Order: sequence, then structure tokens, then C-alpha cells
Amino acid sequence: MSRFSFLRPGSRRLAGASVAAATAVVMIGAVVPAEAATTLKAAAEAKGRYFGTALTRGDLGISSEIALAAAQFDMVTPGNEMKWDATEPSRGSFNFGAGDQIVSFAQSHGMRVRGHTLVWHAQLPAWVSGLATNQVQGAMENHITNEATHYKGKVYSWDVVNEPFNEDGTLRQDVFTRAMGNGYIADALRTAHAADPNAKLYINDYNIEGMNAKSNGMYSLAQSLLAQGVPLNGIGFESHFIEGQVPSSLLANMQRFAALGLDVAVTELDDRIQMPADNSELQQQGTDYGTVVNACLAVPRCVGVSQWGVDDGHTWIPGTFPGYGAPMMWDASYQPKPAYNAALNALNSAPTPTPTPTPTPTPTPTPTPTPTPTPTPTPTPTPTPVPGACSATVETTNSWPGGFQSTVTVRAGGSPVNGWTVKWTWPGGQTISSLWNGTQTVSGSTVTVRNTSYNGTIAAGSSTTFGFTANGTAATPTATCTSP
Ligand code: 9MR
Repeated sequence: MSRFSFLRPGSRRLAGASVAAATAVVMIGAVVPAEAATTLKAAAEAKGRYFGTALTRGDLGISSEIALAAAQFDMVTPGNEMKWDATEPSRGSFNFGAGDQIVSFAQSHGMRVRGHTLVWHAQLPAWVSGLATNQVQGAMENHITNEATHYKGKVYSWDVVNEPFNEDGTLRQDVFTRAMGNGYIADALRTAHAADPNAKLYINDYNIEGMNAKSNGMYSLAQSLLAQGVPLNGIGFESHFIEGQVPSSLLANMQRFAALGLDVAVTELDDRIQMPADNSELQQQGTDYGTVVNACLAVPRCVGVSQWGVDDGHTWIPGTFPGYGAPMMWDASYQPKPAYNAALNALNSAPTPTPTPTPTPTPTPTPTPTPTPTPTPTPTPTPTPVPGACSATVETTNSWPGGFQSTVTVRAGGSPVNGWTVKWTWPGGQTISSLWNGTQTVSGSTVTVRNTSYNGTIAAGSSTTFGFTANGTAATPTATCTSP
């Protein structure tokens, strides 16, 4: 049974404090240095990120909550209004009224919109589940085309496919897989891209924030979609956490997806506490929010963080996880909690990104041509495939003052490789801060990286990659690869 299978429709609503109180909260929200930004959105924008929230149509009528949302956030995800049950309740009959209200709220407050969601097994109208198998693909493509065309140019991104995985990393069996097999994901992404070529297209899921079977499943899917040229732009990490339990591999996991050339985003952040919440739990929640924001800031391809709601009075958590609550950065009276200060401080404390300087080309004098003797052509020897041989190439994908990120491609020769070991020596005292898709051993300046359980086998002529971030000056050492 899915973690969300016992959801009640709609989240709890509490009446709130005044707009004036909400505004005051913004002013006194955090103790920060004089020039530091005083709202999440300003602080995030200064670091090239956004900070978002989820809002439902019901939220739009709660003036205190909305004033706070408009002051603090620059991205909105509709909580329910763009889901299939809301937009195409009966076949071929589309209703974008509620979604449009969220979009116009966002536009009138200078906020962007994350479209959520086109294809999901939940909040799916009964008519879709009742279709004959050979009708599902047509219905899915028609739904995507209509909705993505309606919102073309109005959404920054789409969660094209939502929550497709089981906890063990296999794809969930639902109406879409039963009709189309695993290929429904590629088909959905291609259909969305045709309708809105400028929207960033995501697959979004929960419990994929750390390194585990489910995120390995997502990683393999992403690799395979990219290898097929499918228009996938990003992975959404929902991040519905429990206080004190943010996975320690969050950063390394984000980095490995980013190293595939994908954007990553924290899309539905909340951090629930077993009620009643005491002060030490609220402090720990602050640490958790800081950890998540810092992870995003440490990954150049992490585009932003969205909290799933605004305040503790309007959240889905108590309705779904009885006994738990208080998962947001503001309490039910719109007062900022330690989590808000932690998120804001993390943003304000991060180094401001500096664009990588482009070296100015020095003009070189044109050399006087000297006649070259025509070389006698020598026949190119045909390389003999060595069984199990592999090669490795290190490439710097990003650098910043004092650090850099690299991708290492491990390629099999003429025969398949079963297990590989890549080795190199740092030229200038560099040290790896985090490595993904491999296991490392360091001895002095020599680094040895072996495959993990899931990427040791490489077909003849194919490749896999691992990646790392390192401290020091960017270097691209020559690496050797051996295979047993
Ligand atoms: O916040 C949404 C809540 O109002 C709905 O009742 C619920 C129904 O499934 O969906 C909630 O949002 C979910 C999101 O769309 C996908 N990830 C999990 C979110 C929380 O359940």
C-alpha cells in the first residue's frame, strides 16, 4: 500500500490572523546581517534559486496566508487544481478554471508556476481507470496535449509524471503501465514537449531524496530516458520528511542526478513532528530545513526549493498522518518558526555564485608557413578488442572558487565489463568532498574508485558515469581503468 493511499481529499483549514500580523512577521522574521535579504524569495534569488510554495484555490481566500505567501515566495505549485480529476473530470471535457485562478494569482504577484501534474495514478477520474487497455494511450496523450497547450508559456515546469515508483525501485503497476508498459513515461514526456517546448519537464516522486532502491530506480530510468533522447529536464524530490530524519545522502543523491545533466528541485518540502512539538523538536526541524536548503545551494543544477504549503494551520499532514503536525516554517498563527530562520540564514550565508570567467584570448602572431613535406600515408592499425578492457575519462562539469565538480565516464571496450576500478593521482592536493555512483579509497594523492552494486556491468562499447565534487583547483587527471 502506498504511503499516500489513505489520503483524505482536501487539507485542513484554520482561520488565521490578520494581514497586518502576517506582514509584521515578515519584517521580524530573522536576525541577519544588515545587507542580508529578509525574505526567502529575495535570499533565494540572490543565489540564483527560487523559493516556492503550494497553494490551493481554498488558500486564495485566506488573506493572511496569501499575504505571507506573496511576501515570501516567488514560485507557486497548485496543490490540486491542475490534476487530472480537476482538469478533465469527464472524457474530453476540460475545465481549467481553478488552475487559471492560481496562475493569475501567481502572475499578479510576480511568481512563477510549477505545473502539477499531468500523469499520476492518484486523483485520476474513474473514467480513465475504466478505459479499455487500447484506449489509455490516446486518452493520456489527449489529456497532456490539451492541458500543456492551455498552460503553454504560463508554467515554468511540469511534473509530467508523478510518483511512478514503488519503494523497491520498480515501476508502480497502474492503468498506464498496464496499457503501455514502462514506455508510457517516455511517451508522456514527448507529448508534453510537443505541446510546450519551453516548459522544463520533470518526473517527481517521494522517498527518492536519499540513496536507496527507489532513487536507484529513478536514476536508471533517467539515464535510460536521456540515452533515448527523451525530453526530460529535471527530477523533483518531494521531500516529505520526518523531523530528525533527513537522509544523510541527500546531497550526494542530488549530485548524481545533476551529473546526468538534469535539473533537480525540492518540490514538496515539509518536516512533520510527532505532536505535541516541543522546543528541541522545533530546533531540530530548523536544522532539517537548513540541511535541505544547503544541499540545494551546494548543487549548481538545483534550481529551487518549494515548501508544500505555507503555515501549520493549512497542511495535509495531520489529515494523512494522525498524531503528526507542525511541518511548516510558520505556525498556525503565521509566526515564523526556527525552520524559517534556518532556511533564510542558509540562503543568506551561502557564497554568491560567480560566473566562471572566460579567458580573454591573446592575439597570436600568424606564423609564416613553412613548406611541409607530404607524409607517406601509413595504414591505421585496426584496434584489437581486449576482453574486459575499459577506459576512463575525467571531465570537469563545473567549478567555483575553491572547488569543482567532475564526471568520470567509464567505457567498456570490445567486450562487456563486469566490475571496474578507476584510478588517478591528484596533481595539486585536491580532495573529494562527495562522490556518487562509486566507492572510493584514498591513499595520499591517489584515488581508487570501484563500481557500486548497480553499475559494475557495462555492455561492450557502452559506458557508465560516476561523479564527485572536490575541494581545490579544478583538475582533469588522466585516469586508468582496469577490469578483473
Ligand atoms: O496537498 C494535496 C492534498 O490537498 C490532496 O488532498 C492530496 C490528494 O492526493 O494531494 C496533496 O498533494 C500531494 C501531491 O499532489 C503529490 N505528492 C504528495 C502530496 C501530498 O499528499
